[in-house]
Amino acid sequence: MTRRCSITSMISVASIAALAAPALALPQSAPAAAPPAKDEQPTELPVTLIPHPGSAAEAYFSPDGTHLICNAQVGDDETYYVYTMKLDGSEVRKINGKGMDACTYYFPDGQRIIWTSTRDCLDLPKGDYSEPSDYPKGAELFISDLKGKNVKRLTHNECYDAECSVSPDGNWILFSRQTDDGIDLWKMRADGSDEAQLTFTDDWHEGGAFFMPDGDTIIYRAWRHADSDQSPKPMTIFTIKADGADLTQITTDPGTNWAPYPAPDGNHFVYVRMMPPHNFEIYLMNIETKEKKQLTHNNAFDGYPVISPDGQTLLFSTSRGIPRGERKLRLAKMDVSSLHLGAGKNTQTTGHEQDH
Ligand SMILES: [Ca+2]
Ligand SMILES: [Ca+2]
Repeated sequence: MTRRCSITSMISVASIAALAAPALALPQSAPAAAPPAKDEQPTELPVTLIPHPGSAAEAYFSPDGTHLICNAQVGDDETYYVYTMKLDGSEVRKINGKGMDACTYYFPDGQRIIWTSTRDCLDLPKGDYSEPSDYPKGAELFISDLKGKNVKRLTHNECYDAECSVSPDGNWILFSRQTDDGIDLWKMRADGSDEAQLTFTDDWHEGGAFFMPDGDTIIYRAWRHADSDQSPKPMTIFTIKADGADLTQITTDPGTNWAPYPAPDGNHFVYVRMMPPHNFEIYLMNIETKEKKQLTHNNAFDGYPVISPDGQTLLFSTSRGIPRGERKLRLAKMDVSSLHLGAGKNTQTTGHEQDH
């Protein structure tokens, strides 16, 4: 899964590497979503499944909130490719159809997109976006227009470059790079110039980074190298400034805290917690008070959460409704307007839950 990351034993069969790599976290055999017992339910806000003729994961909103970009496998696709579509699942457009694709993102101008693909490096070993020990060395970053035309390749090397996102002003790209020294966060200008490494940690592998609304703070998740063989892999959420200063640990519990994504209010982020033995749930955390609120309540996989630019909608990937044994994910949206996550600082506590 790119944000990228894997989930094997976590979801029964899903590869846990997916957790690590936000690229494609695909549960191979997602647990069926059992209806909650009457006396144990729910505070889950209204969820709508987005109709889509295939499997889709890790989606991100367009700046105007009307479209999404994602990794999807549709029809005869042999693997996952970059697609865009309207939020209602219509106007599905394939952006790339060569190599293997992973992480994607819109530029704030709404006219350009960035995506990860092995399309130019088909002679290199194929690799696996869900397995950090086998990440595709041919994964490079590309920018194109909304039709997948005017493609410009940004990275030129034989190491894994993926997990890309764009700063609020459109000037900087964040990404993860795997070298012989491990995985670290990097940034570069939108034209691919001025590459700079942000983390220099031999014992941690960082990824899934996004700028917060202030355009200076970066939120991401990492796992310890020593935990690389663990399943599920413990993961921790951190922040760091765009100049590499102020590395700050945000989550402190020993579990899997994965896939953070900032809310427009600048004060909250959504993320995923692994709920042993096989469940994944989406949470919201106040980054200052650390207070958290569970947003999904379902035995199925719920992951890759993002918040719409207006703060009204949570978009996520889920195995809800997918027959046991089918290795697919679908997209869903939740109406989170009652949580007041839109721009303009929300210092209210969003939940009432203390640490488990
Ligand atoms: Ca590192
Ligand atoms: Ca769940």
